[in-house]
Amino acid sequence: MKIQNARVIVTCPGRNFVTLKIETDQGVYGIGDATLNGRELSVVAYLEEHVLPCLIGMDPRRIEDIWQYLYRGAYWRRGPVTMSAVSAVDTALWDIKGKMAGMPLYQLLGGRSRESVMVYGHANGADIEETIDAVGSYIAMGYRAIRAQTGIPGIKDAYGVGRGTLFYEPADGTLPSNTVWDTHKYLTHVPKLFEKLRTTYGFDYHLLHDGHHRMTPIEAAQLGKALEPYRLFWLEDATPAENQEAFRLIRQHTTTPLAVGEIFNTIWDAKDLIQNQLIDYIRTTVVRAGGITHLRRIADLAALYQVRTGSHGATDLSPITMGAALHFDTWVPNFGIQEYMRHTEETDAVFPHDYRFEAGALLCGETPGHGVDIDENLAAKYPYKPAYLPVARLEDGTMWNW
Ligand code: KDG
Ligand code: MG
Repeated sequence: MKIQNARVIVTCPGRNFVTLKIETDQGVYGIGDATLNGRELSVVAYLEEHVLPCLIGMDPRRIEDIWQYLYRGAYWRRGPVTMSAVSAVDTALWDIKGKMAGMPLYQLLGGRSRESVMVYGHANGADIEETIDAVGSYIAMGYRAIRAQTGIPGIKDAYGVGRGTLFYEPADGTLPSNTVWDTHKYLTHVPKLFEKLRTTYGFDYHLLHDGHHRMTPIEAAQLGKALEPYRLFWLEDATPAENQEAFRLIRQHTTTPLAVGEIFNTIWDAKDLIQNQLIDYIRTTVVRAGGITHLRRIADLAALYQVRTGSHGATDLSPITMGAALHFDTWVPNFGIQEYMRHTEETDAVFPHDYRFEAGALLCGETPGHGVDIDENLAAKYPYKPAYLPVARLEDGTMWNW
């Protein structure tokens, strides 16, 4: 069996998605997500110029060997562009293997460990009252876990707020838009949100919050401590993790569970965090961290230290990543939760899939492979549109982390 053809499809049904399609000489094909928000065309070039020519003629059944070939063989390892490309190849190859075996991906991984995959949705509002209402609407939709973000008085365009509640989408504009940040104002305001949420809805629902890398370790420690009475499911991306040791300081001061990893590319980004038990949830996912093959390694290491998974699932990860992640989640023994930001109807139409939402959970289907396809005719109707993520500056103009 051989890889006969491999090509990249770029489409923008409301937002950009990059998809890799690998076709075999036996008529079976597989697809993988290669979307890197705001930097999409860099992965297209990496695939088209450097990866796809090497794949032609290879045996698509040799998933592990092809992974090692792309990772070690490039000499230049890791990084979001390289690893998004490797992820797309890996996901497409697992899709092919599932189709050839006539099995859904979770069966190939070792079978079902749970009946459904608990997900969390994104509730946000311009102020606390609006966020309270938004959380209420997620509860009404059946969610059992909800991430809550609110506008902060005196801060223009705080992270996680604005432009619609169900389909919040930060990327836009042919150049990055400017937002302003002030951690002091944020730290004063956020505990009030969670106090109000618990007094309004009680403790039967899981609440989550994303700090989006804005705080220093000691500021994150202060927030974690202030939020302890409200028993969060997790505080996410409390501080940047290039220095994995930074999380030790947060950990020493608070019992609020910590999650990190949506921008990690490999197991090496998470190794110290996991081995020193500095986090509770690892948020790497299929498209960003080397596909199913590498994600499994990260999850297995995490399991040794009682760290559970909590895969990233924002709208910039295509339905292909969501479909593959759900098979992974259905199998992985140390599952924690799956993020689920809904895609728009336009996106869902371009990527027909068999997963479905039910009672606060997603259920993967039984279609062989990962269960997601691409309608290429429809995809062709939505040409690529440049769109950047915003940047953030402090009030005095200093560049900060968006
Ligand atoms: O492309 C960036 C988004 O994926 C990110 O901002 C979303 O932080 C995010 C989350 O937790 O979903
Ligand atoms: Mg996040």
